[in-house]
Amino acid sequence: MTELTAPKSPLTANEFADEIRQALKYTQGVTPEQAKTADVYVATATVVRRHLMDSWMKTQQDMINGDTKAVGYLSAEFLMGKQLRNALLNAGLTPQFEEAVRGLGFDPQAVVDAEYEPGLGNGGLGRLAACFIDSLASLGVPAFGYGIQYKYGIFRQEFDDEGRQIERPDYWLSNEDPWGHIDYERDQRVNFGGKVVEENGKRVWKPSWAVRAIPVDYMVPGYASGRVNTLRLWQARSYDEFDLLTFNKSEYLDAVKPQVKAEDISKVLYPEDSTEVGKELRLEQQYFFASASIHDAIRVFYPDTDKPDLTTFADKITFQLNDTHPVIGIPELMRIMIDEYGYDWDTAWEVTHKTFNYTCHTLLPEALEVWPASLIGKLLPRHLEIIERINKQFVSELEAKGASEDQIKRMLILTDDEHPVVRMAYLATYAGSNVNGVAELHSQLLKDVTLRDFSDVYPAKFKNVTNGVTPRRFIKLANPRLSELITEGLGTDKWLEDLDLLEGLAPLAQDDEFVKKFAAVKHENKVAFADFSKQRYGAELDANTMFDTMIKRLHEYKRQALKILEIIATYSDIKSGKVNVQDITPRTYIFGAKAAPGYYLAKMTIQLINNVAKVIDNDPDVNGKIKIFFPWNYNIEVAQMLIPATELDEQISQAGKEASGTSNMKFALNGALTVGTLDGANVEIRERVGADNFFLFGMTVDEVEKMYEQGYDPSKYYEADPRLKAAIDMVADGTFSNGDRNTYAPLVSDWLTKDWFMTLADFSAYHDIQADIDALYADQLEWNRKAILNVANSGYFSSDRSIKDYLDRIWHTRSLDK
Ligand code: 26Q
Repeated sequence: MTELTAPKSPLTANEFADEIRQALKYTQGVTPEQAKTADVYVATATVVRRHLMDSWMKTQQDMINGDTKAVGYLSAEFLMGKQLRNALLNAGLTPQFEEAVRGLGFDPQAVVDAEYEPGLGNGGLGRLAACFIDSLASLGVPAFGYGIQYKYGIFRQEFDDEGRQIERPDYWLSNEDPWGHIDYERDQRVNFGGKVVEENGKRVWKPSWAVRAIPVDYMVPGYASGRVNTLRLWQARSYDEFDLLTFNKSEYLDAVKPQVKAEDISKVLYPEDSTEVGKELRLEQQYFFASASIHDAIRVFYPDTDKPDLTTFADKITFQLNDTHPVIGIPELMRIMIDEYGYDWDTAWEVTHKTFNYTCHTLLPEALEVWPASLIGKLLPRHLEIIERINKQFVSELEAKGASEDQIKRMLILTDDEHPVVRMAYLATYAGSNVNGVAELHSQLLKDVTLRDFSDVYPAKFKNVTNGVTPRRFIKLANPRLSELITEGLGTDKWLEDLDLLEGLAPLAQDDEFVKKFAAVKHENKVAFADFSKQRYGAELDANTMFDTMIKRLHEYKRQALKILEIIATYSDIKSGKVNVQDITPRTYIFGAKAAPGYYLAKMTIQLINNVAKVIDNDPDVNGKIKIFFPWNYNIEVAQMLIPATELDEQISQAGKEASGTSNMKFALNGALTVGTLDGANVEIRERVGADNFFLFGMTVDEVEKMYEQGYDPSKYYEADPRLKAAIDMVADGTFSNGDRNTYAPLVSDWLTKDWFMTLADFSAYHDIQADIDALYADQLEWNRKAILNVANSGYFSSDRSIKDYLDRIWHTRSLDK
């Protein structure tokens, strides 16, 4: 077979092996004997991509020729995870792959492992984007994911000898990326800087520098849909133009500088997952991908014309703004229509308004993105003018609606103080057609608190779409053993396309034989995770202990501190003899978390956890009853190993702070029980799986609010609960810092004097619920019945359902015809 022949389908393992050999020879230039595992990975990826090509091209043709509106999912992050197994699954080639690669003398899992995980996201928001494009393709909805191909992804986390986090660059593109196709012919020019001048009564932007945006296309194959969508990630390159070319060396180097700077735009993913104010490069990134993506959509949907009829744009594509990061796209579409294509303001406004919708992922007011108007004016002077006019129009509209002066001031998109800022969430909420939160509680709080003024004036814009996760990656690929058992229990594997079918497992929770099989699967997953931990981290885990897991970014509001304090209190109980070590339910406490590099208290919490782990490991009094394991560099790969092995899932954020959470959904679907607060999607998970099958504790949103109003004093709780006091004292007295009382002083002082997220106030309730957890765990049959009910009743949390909700409530579009 040559490069130009269409691959055969269906395919035998032998034929697949042949194709891999061909790829090894004609793309890698090696024989199977010379090939390294990584070569086989690249060759396999090349072959799989070829098998998806016809579906990919047909999907694009059908999208352009048909009359189904497409979705453009604009996101600064796509946290995809490794691609090979997912692509094999969706191409229907997994069995052939296993056999073919073995036949070639390689271990299939080693081939899969050879892929370097692309870490182009921080956490929940980026992973949600990845789940959503999987579901869009699986439902056959024509869609583009649009984002940035960062050269450096989220930093690689290491721990130093003191247990502190070290950040190392994640140069993932130094490895071959067989999935991304660089399409030089479909580049876009993105302009920056300069000024706006008046020419013939028109405002004309004269930019001072430009960046070349080059699309790198990734196939997004659907599961059992025959559809393959596109993830288009932009790479920044410089143009080979020099402003001031002279023959003087130093001037030459000066002249090259802007070129070098241009390429910085897609160089690195910002590792903060809440707003860092005013970073110029971050705004450049945002405009870079928003502008390139909108121009690209015009090119795609109006091929072969310089005079597109953009009045129909909103019938061709609807843009979903994944948080405020791409919101600068709103004035950009206005500018394109007015300045580049000559439309009047009102026409441009109508199209822009119809085209954009905004998803909010936070509740913390301080996390709502704002940009100094001065910075926008410097980088994007024409956009600032447009934003000023939008703001004027908005104020007139509010006045006409009878809004008070106070309310108008609170709502300004562009503030009118000494240092005006542009509030991106407000711009998106006003300009777009819809704004949605990511869980019922979150959407309610957006209306009642965070965006209250807006929901008063524009109530119909506010929607909820509860998040979801893809069952393909997070059940089928991550947990093959459970997947087989589910298929056996249901008598079909259709649940992978229709996760509500999991309800059929509920009666099996009463079938002891099935429950035992389920327990065996969980145990095997624990053993597999212990093996992985031994190999990768040199850790010794005991699969006969309860696996109790907390994985998420390290944030004060998520309250990793609550969990570590409870562990320390238990340790203190052992040391003081208050509990007999033999009476303790053995637990392995597993943490996975990265902290933003500049987030001092978060990094200190990581250091504390690591050092508590060390002390406990080295204390014979503990007798192996409790162990902390904190694998460094938690990522999608580790998540896929750890979630199926987890029995108890920690979702312990302060009520009213976690917008949704998505690991909570992954855990429930993989048969873990949750200990959690009434926060984010926990509320809906508990409603669905049943209050009896969920360990609820802690203050509610209302109780939290009341306590803030009364004035919260954490030291009262410290004084009132001797266990809590003992734990905090232990941190303060140097037990976990070789006797040094200074190491954790800032953390201790924060707990005792501020404790903004009320860790101390919830401590006793969190401790009390542990007894219920241990009691249930002692009855393994009962525990596993409840775990099965969690699986059976969590089908709602498929991202397929989320996407259907977006289709019905926001996008008003549908699947392509089969
Ligand atoms: C913005 C501006 C400048 C620098 C960084 C940022 C930035 C980057 C990433 C701000 C926020 C993020 C990521 C936020 C995030 O992951 N939020 C989570 O989204 C999930 C999906 O909806 C929810 O489940 C989580 O509750 C929410 O915390």
